[in-house]
Parts: sequence; C-alpha cells; structure tokens
Amino acid sequence: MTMTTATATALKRLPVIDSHTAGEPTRVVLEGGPDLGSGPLSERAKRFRQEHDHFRSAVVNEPRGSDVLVAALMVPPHDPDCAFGVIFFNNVGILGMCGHGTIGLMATLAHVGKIQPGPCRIDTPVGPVTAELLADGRVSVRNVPSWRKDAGVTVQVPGLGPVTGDVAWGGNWFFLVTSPTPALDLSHVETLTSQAWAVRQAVNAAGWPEVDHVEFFGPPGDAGNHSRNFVLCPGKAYDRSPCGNGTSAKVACLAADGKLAAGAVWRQESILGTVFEAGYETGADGGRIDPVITGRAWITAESTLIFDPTDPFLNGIRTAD
Ligand code: PYC
Repeated sequence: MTMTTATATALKRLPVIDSHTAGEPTRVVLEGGPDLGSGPLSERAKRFRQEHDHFRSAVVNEPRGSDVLVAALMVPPHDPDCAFGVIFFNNVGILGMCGHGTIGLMATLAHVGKIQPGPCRIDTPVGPVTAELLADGRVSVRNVPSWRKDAGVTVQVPGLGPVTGDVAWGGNWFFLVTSPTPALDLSHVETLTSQAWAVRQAVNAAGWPEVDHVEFFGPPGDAGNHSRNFVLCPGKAYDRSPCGNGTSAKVACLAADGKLAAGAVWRQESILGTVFEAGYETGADGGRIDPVITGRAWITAESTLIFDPTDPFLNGIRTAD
C-alpha cells in the first residue's frame, strides 16, 4: 500500500469519501492507492488484481466495508481525451465498469471541487465513458457500447426448472430474466438471492462463463415507471440501485427487440423503488447502442480508514466468490 504512514504508531491512513447512488454505496479512493504503473486501464486492473488484492480487500471488505460496498480507485487516465481514470472493485474482485459507481464518483468529484456542472470523460478498464454533472445535481452517464449477445436462452436451474433469459453486455455481463415470482420486494430478498445465484451457476455451466450478474425484472411499484428489477452482483450482494450497467444491458435488449426507440426514456425502478432514467443513442457499431443512464448520488461520509499492522483483519475479511 502507498497510503500515508503516521510516524509513531506505524498506522497507515487512507482518506475515502462515501456516497450512495439510489441506495447503492460507493467508496472513492481519490489518492493513496497502489502504484499500478502506466498503460491501458485493462492492464492496470489486472495488475491491481494480481499484485494488490490485499488493498482491494482491506478497503472494501469487513471490518472497514461490507459486501454491499463498491469502491472506486482513481488512477491517471490512459486515453488522452479523459480527465480521470477509475478502477471499480467490490467484495470479490474488479468490475469492468459500474454505472451507480460512476454517478457516485461524479458526486464525489463535485463535492471536493474537482468538477463543475458539465461533461467529462472517464477512462475505465472496459473503455472510456462520458459522465455529465447536471445543474440539478443528477449525473448522466453515457456508458460503454452495449449489446445483446444471445436472446431467449433457456437453462435448467435446479429447484426452479427451465429459466429463459437474454445474455447482454452493459459494462459487465448480465443474464436478464423476466421473472413473475416471487414479487421483487425486500421481503423476498433471501429467496431472490438464492434463485439468482442458482441461475448464474446454471448459465455459467451452460456455456456463458462470462456472466457474473443476474437481473430479474417484474412490474414496477410505481405506475410512472416501466419496470422493477433485482440485480445480483458477483459476491452475492444485491444492487440497491437499479444498476447502471444492468439498465444499460436492459436498454440494449429493448432496442434489439424494437421495444425502445433511440431517444425514448425508460424508467428503471430498483428493488428499493429508486429510479434511473435510461435511453440510448444509436452506436456507431452495428447493433450496439450507447446507453445513457441518469441518476443521483448523495455524499454520506468523509473518513479516514486506518490500517494497523497488528490488526488480524488488516487486509479485510475475504469473501468467497
Ligand atoms: O450500477 O453498474 C452498476 C453496478 C454494478 C455493480 C453494482 N452496481
């Protein structure tokens, strides 16, 4: 770790800023992270995972974090058009991109006076995105190009039987299922989590090992929205927000089905009832679309993590994937 060392005690200190986006937390490490060298962020993310996984776990896992937390490590961008670079990570590894996290990052950058309302380009391990801080405090993220890879895939899920969904990319890989039962509400989180986990394992075993997020869709709680979702992330935590990348994948599927026109608005509700507005611009590349996700984040803490070398959980309590 290259964080600050306090002289007498040998404690290491790392300032972080926490926020939540539509209920889903993000912890931003603006400085003090490991030196990952130069080059494309995809290579630096690999180096982060291979050589500095203790830093990832120390920052995001218990006892300083929790399974729900996503963290954002600020790094110098590689793409010369980008003002910032970021590598997102969670309780079990690195995320290529993170929509709610990008909204949280923009709120954090505004909070510390590093950005003003307007657009800026941010480099990520899966390509640059454009995020815009709006005058009312919301943030719009034009995500990486997204697309549906396979439609109407049926897998046999132990305990559930056949489950049909789409495989789509929205910055991470998703399996999207329109699920009639159980209802997508907080009283069913345990059942939804075990079902989504079983679906993920079946999808991985059936030939889509890349899928690490499972998304269930049902009717919205508020008639002003189009749909409600439940998203299970790698590491088994469910997304409290409507999931920026999951909503990007959803919009790609809607576009592929001819159910959402370019420029139209899709209001995606989370299991908490919070909402992302989504739409898309037609991508330059064939069937790919450029999703735009809009939501809001709130700062919840400015704090300093402390790492005591005598702490048995100096590097966090690692969560099994
Ligand atoms: O908002 O894209 C997202 C996301 C991915 C994992 C958790 N949130």
